[in-house]
Amino acid sequence: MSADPLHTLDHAGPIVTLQSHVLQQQSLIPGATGTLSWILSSLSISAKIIANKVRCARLQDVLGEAGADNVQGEKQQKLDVISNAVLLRLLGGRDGVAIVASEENEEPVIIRKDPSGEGRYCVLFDPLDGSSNLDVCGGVGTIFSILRHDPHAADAQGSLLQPGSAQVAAGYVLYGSSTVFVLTVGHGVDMFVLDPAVGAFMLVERGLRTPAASRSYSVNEGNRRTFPEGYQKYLDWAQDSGYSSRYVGSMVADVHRILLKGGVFMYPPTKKAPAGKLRLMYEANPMAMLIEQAGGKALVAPGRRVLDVQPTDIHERTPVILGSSDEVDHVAAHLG
Ligand code: AHM
Ligand code: MG
Repeated sequence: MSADPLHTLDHAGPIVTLQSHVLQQQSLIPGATGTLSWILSSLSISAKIIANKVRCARLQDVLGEAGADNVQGEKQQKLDVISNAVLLRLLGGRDGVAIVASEENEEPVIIRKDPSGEGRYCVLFDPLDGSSNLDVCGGVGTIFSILRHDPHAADAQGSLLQPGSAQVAAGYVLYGSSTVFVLTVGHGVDMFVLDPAVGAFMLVERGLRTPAASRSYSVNEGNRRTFPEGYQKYLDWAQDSGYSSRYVGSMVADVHRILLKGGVFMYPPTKKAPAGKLRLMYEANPMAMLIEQAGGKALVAPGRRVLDVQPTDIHERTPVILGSSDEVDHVAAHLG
């Protein structure tokens, strides 16, 4: 019998929502209090609100520049501002959140200050990554990273500045042809798709693995002449070896493709951005955790994992090479 193409999930077996999946996982952890589950639920509600706004672009007045620059000196889009406000309001309402830090806010926002705040978390996020793609209906996304809060730290920075290896959860939401929520809590990577008729994220793949090899690279080749020499040699080698080039210019969309199909994503140092363009704490770290949990690799340079970098500033930038393990090795071999 052929599957009904209009049915929400056309395979047999239990229907699992993001919420029930998180609760199931929580029940496996001895002593878990449910705090993290509440935070993940606020991220899922934020994702649905933002997805709805993104889908209404050009119908509602949500496109275009908001008229201000963010902390990086970049033009804020109206939807950056809206998405940031949604996340701040939702996360701010959760007891378990001590501090949030966003690409759109220069300083971390302290939500709860009491020193007895044991068992609370810090949430870092890029509310709408790749927002310059909005005007052309391109894929954009929300990226998040969750760390344990240190209530004894001298200040917010002291609690936040932890290496990516300390993340307890990380993920992204891709607002593309469908809305996809990809999550790790350190036990593999699970993928959910928003069923708009039901209003819930449905589990579509558990324990996602990125292919070990795939002859494809993803980089802004317009900057090629200003890449360090090793990257240019790698690109010569990849092109001589018949590799394909795929680049959306929206990290969530590019990394999502690599997670599912394999390949390597790079944002090297350039003349314009000598330390790399991408932000360590809320772009590179969560993507690195996801990719490693899916069996891939994520480096800042040969032999240096993204997740091992000790941050010194919440908005610091880093070069990134991530994706299929064999493909990351090929890049690293050319960087010497
Ligand atoms: P943003 O956080 O200001 O949206 O910038 C990050 C984006 C990433 O999504 C993407 O990988 C990169 O910038 C693209 O940069 P470029 O246009 O230089 O290739
Ligand atoms: Mg970004």
